[in-house]
Parts: sequence; structure tokens; C-alpha cells
Amino acid sequence: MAKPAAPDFHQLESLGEDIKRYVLSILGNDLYPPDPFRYYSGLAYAIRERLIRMWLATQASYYDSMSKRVYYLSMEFLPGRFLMNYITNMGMEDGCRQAAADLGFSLDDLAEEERDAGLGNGGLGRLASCYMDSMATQRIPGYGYGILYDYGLFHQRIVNGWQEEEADNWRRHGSPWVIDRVEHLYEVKFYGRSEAYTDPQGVLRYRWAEADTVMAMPCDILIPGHGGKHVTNMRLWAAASSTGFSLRDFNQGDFLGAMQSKIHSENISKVLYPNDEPIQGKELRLRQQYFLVAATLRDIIRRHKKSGPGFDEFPDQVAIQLNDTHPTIAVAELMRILVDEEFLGWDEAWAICRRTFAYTNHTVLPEALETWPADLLGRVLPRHLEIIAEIDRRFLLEVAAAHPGDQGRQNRLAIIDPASRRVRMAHLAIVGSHKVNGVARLHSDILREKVFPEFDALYPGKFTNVTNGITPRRWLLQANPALSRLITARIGPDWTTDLDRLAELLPLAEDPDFRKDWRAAKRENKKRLARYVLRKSGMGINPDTLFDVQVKRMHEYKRQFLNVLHVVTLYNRLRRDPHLAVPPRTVLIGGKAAPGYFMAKRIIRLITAVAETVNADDAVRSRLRVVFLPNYCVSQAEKVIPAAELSQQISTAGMEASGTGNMKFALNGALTIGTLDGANIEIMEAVGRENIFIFGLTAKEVEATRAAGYDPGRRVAADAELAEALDMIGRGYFTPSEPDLFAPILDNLLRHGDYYLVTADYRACLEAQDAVNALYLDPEAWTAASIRNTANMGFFSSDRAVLEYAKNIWNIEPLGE
Ligand code: C3B
Repeated sequence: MAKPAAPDFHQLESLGEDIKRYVLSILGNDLYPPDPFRYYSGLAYAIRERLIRMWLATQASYYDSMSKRVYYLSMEFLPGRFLMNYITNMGMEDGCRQAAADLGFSLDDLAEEERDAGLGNGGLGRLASCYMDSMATQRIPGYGYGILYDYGLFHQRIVNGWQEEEADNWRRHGSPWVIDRVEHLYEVKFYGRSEAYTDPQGVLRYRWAEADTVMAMPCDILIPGHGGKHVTNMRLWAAASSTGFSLRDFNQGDFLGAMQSKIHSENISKVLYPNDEPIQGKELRLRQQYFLVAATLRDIIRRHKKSGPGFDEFPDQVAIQLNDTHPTIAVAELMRILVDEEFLGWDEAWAICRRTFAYTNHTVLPEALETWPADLLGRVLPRHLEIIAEIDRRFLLEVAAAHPGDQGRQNRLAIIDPASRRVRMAHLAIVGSHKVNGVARLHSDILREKVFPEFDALYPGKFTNVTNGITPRRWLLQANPALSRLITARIGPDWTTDLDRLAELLPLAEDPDFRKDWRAAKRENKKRLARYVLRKSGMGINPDTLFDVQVKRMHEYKRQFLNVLHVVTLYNRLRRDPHLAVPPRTVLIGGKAAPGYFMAKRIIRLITAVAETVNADDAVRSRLRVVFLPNYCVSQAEKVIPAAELSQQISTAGMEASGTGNMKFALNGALTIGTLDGANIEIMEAVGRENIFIFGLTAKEVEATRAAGYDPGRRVAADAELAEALDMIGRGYFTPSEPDLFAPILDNLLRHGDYYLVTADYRACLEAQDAVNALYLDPEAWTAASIRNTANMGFFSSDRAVLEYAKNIWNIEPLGE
């Protein structure tokens, strides 16, 4: 019998009817008046249905192939909006545009109705989402595991120039993309005590007694790979109270008490912690981490048992990637399951753990290395603390054997710091994993040479590098239709899954017609951004100026302040010489500050103050504008990045682990002004030294400068422009009614040694900006450099990155077609 034709999962003909049916049946709404949010939702449900069918087919193929799978454990995912991503990856764009038009809408307007899923803080969460897209596209069998926070990263509003935070109740109007699997609840335990007992064979064993329980409900979000044939998912856990527990209280007549404990349990997945560094010592955060880990391991083990083999084959079937130290308690949890519940011997269990886990480090900031007070950990997870202590004891015997008599080394490497009695999660992750990777070459070198040299000596070959990547689907194909069309017209569509193909654009940098088209695409994007800024802030910006952009979390090491010093200096130069031969500029800065980060919030206020002054000054208005973009998020990035011409990546060298925004800008043809930090170095090597503006101290020079006792005062005294800019900020030039507002920023710089070396890099930064101005005044040369940036970014695809993980760390083969 002939094989039946493959079903057409996309079914475009019925799309319009499906949308209307969903508006009625799911939303329970009228079709009239035609409300865009209703039609967005109807379209979303229609897409979701098609996606689910393809997902079911993919999962069946996983089971058929019995392939090893990777589990990417992350406390954060930052997918942003889904609709256009699904439509682009499934190749349904034309059909959806038509269906929307038939219903009287533009697809782009419907897409604007969706709220971002902001379940992450910044780079780390967005990286996880790029990797989901690439795993699905490259057919690497695996899943993302995380938490379904009720409230994502706060919404930032600017009120009187200051950041204000608003709760991000992102699912208030429902979310068509989240599939609740109410039938698969797991119990997660907390508190109680560890109890020793003797089993019938007379063996001493341990169990977890008198624990509280919380239920974990899996919620799936589907992830279609490009081409739409392979659909995977991330599974996010939502906390629910365990009914048994509250029922008992209820039966005793304590209804409100029962509700209280219900609320207490459900708090676990209530809100994402809004810091881009770990929060030290918050019990709820530890409970969140364990909640993710416990529910995920239960799911992994259930699936493993279902597929047949025993535990000795576990690491051949399962790879677990720890996205930073946040899920590291998984090492102790897997040991607990194997030893206490599956009754494996310690050594056997430990060998399984080490072969299963791998750990990615994302930061070297000393304040960001996560530790938990042993007391707190022992109270919340009593058995885990015992297990960690045992792992530590055995590990330190290893250290002692390698370096007899070196007690100092043992203390430095110990998992539980003997002095502070804190559990060092990075040490647990390193000891419990077979591979540890940094996220850019420089970062991985620093990890090996500076942060963990004694671990590197103990475990040669364990430390490795996988330079981060970004998905070209979202960050070029979808976010930049103008440029994508142009590229595809010249080199065909294969670059979307094979980004090295962009190199075919290189010769076109010499072609004046192509350069003209390239400029036209950029101009279209700049106009689109100008409309957006006008809509959001009422401010007009001119698309015929140089768009100079810095968007990322606000942090001292990222040095938004250095950007401000450049703006103030440019302002001063323009006031002195209105005919200065520089291109007119629009400086756009955006980013959220952690709510408790005093200095970062002050810097936002400084930016808004400088913007108010500069934009109100008729003498420079047409030559310089400054905009603070409120509420930087993924969907905003999709509008900002394609419009940027200059990308600011100016962190103090040695401090930005990789950066991924830097890659998105360069891929979209922006030229980078940046330091030799993180992945900037590799970007420079790829695009060529002459197509990027590099300045400032190197990581080694930063270290030496600090070690020599850097004196910012001398530097400032020797640089009149720097002194002038600092003086204006310090004297209240930009905030006359509150002259002392920025004194804390200046104190940090001038009295506390300028740790981030802003004053040290100031002059070099200005010189690099002079070079930017000179090149921009030659549009043909600028455009050629822009094309060369895009053409050379193939390496930075997240497809390359996940394939490296699969080969060198996970030992997983991508599935065939
Ligand atoms: C970030 C780093 O700050 C970036 O340099 C890096 O590109 C990304 O991770 C992705 O690797 N990071 C973060 O966003 N949150 C942390 N807690 C630590 C690092």
C-alpha cells in the first residue's frame, strides 16, 4: 500500500475560520467590534493547534530513536513574544498576513498585542531561549526546564526621570502559548529532618521525614525549529499547594490557616528575582531553586524508567546542563535519589552524577559567586546538607592526596567554606560535573587562570569554552525583514540555518548598488524605530542622524557612565563650536536597574537629566539628542537593534563574561565601539580590526592598573575635558534644583578609586568616537564596513554553539531528517 501523504499541519486555507472560531469558543467573545487583542488571541490558538500536532510527531520520533537527550536547567528563560517567532519558523508568514488582512488587521499590529514572556533578567535567560531555538532547529533532542513565574521581570516606567518598577502580571489576560499539564503533578518536599534507619538487610539508610510538601505542575511551551518540522518544548513548573496538607487543616476547622499554607506554597513560583546577580541568602530563592531541580529530576527519572534501561546507563541517556550555579542543588538531589531511594552505593551514584552533569559559568564578578549559609540550607533541605558534607569530605581527601599537608588549599577548595560555613555552589558544580565551560574565550581563560586555577590543576581537561551564540531566526530573519529580504535576494535563504553562508556577502561590500540597498534597509529600520519612540515617549528623533545605542542591564561594570561622559563631552564641544565637523547623533540608552541597586538607579537618573538638558538646548538640538528608552525588553530589542548603527560594548575589560547583545548588533550591520572584553575580542577577530572601534585597557592591563593603586584624581587633573564633564555632573549643571544628586557617583569615582576604571578609559573612548565620526562622514566606507560586519558573523550563530555543546559536552548526535 502506498504511504499516505504527509499531513499538512499548516492548513492555511482554514486559518481565517479557525481564528474566528477560537475568538468565540475559547475567548467567549463576540467577533464585533473587531478588537485586535481578541483576534491576536484567536490567531495564537490557531497556530498553537498546528504546533501541537507537530510536537506530538516529534516526541514520537524521540521515543522511536531512543536517543540521548539533554536537559537544560535554567532559572531563567527570556523568550519575549512567541507569535511572530512561531509563524516565521513554521514558514506561515504569508498565509498569516493574508488571513489577518482578510479579517481587517495587519499581522504586525496583531503581533503587538502580545505581552513579552519576561521570565529572565538579561543575557543568561535570553541565551537559554536562543539555545532552545537552535536545539529545535538543529534537531538536538532535548528540553529546557525552568519555572513558570506568575510575575516576570518588572516593567520599568520612568517617572520624573527615575526608574519605577511595576509588577509584570504577564498572564493576566491568559497565555495561549502555555499548555498546563494538570495530570502530571509531582510532590516536592521541604524542611523536616533526615532520619537514619536500618533496612531489612541490616543496611544503614536515610530518609526524609516530617517534610512539608508542595505540588509542582508542569506547563509546556512549544518551541518549533526553523522549517517547522521539529518541535520541542520547554517545561516550566508552577507551584500548587498540596491538597492533602491544606485539607487536614481544613477538617480541623482552620480554613484560613489552610489557605495560608496554600498561599505559602504557591509563593514559590510567584515572582522572578529581579537581580542579574544572585541574591545572597534569601530562603524563598533557595526554595525556588530546589523546586525546579526536584520536579525536573523526577520527570527525567520517570522518562528514563519508562524507556527501560537501568541506572548504570543513565548518563548514556541523559545529559544535564546547569545554567550557572542556580540549579546546582541538582547534584545533591540526584545523589539523594540514587542513594536513598534507588539504593545504589555511594561510589556508583557519584560516578553517575559526574558523568551526567555539566556546568556553565556566566560571570566572574566576585559578588556574583553564589553561596548559601549551611544553616539555612540545612533547615530547608536537611538531607541535602548531609549529602553535600559527605561529597565535600570525600573530595577533600582527594585534594589532600594530591597535595599532602596543604591545608590552605583544602580550605580554598572546600565546598563548605570552613571559615564562613557557607556552601560554595560553584565548587559543588565543578566537583559534581564532567565539564565546566565559560561563555567566551577570554572568560574561559580567566576562569582557568584566575578564578579556579586550583580546580583546573586538579582536573586537567575539565574546563573548556563554548563561546555564546544568538539565533539568526529571531535576531535577523524576524527582527529585520528589510535586511533579510535583501540578503536572501542576493545569496538565497540558506543563511537562516547556516549562518556562515553570510560570508557570500563579502564581495558585495565593493558594489555601490548593493551598498545603496543596504543603506535603504537600515534607513527603513531607523524610521520604524523613530515611529516607535514617538509613540512611546512623544519624542521625535531624526532618522538622518547617527543612531548610537547602548541597551543592556544597568550595571557599573557595563559603564553606561562612560557613555554619558562621552555625551557630555560632545555636548560641550558642540556648544563651543556649533560648526564642529561631526555627524549629528542620536544617543539611545535603555536598560533596567535591579530595584535595590542604588548606583544603577542614580545613573538612569543622570541619563534622563542629561537628556532633558541637551534636548532642550536650541544651540545643539539638531546635532545631538539623547533618549532613554523605558522598559528595555526582548520585543523592544527587536526594534532597536536593527536600527542601530553604532553598538556600545564598553565594559571594563575582564568583567563582561561574553555579551550577546554585541553579537545581535553586529549581525544587523551596526559597527561596534567596544573594549577588549568578553566576546568583543572574537567579534573583532571575525569582522576585522578595521571594521570595529576598539579602545581601552585590556584585561591584563586592568589587573595591573588596579594592582599598582590607580589614582583617578591624577588622571582627571591631566584631562581638561574630563574634568569639565565631571564638574558639570557634580555641580548639578543637569539638575540645578538638586545640585548634589550625582555626588554619590562622583564619590565612587574620585574617592573610592574608580574600580571600573571609567576615568582610565575616558580619553581612549573619545578618540575611538573621533574615528567613528570620521568614518560616518564617509557613507560609502561606513556601509562597506557595515556589510563586512554582517558577512563575518556566521560563527556567532547559536546553532554553532549548541552543536559544540552537543559534541564536546553532551555527547549527543543531532537526529537525522
Ligand atoms: C550574563 C553575562 O553577564 C553576559 O556577559 C553573558 O553574555 C550572558 O550571561 C550569557 O552567557 N549573565 C547574566 O545575564 N546573569 C547572570 N547571573 C550571570 C551572567
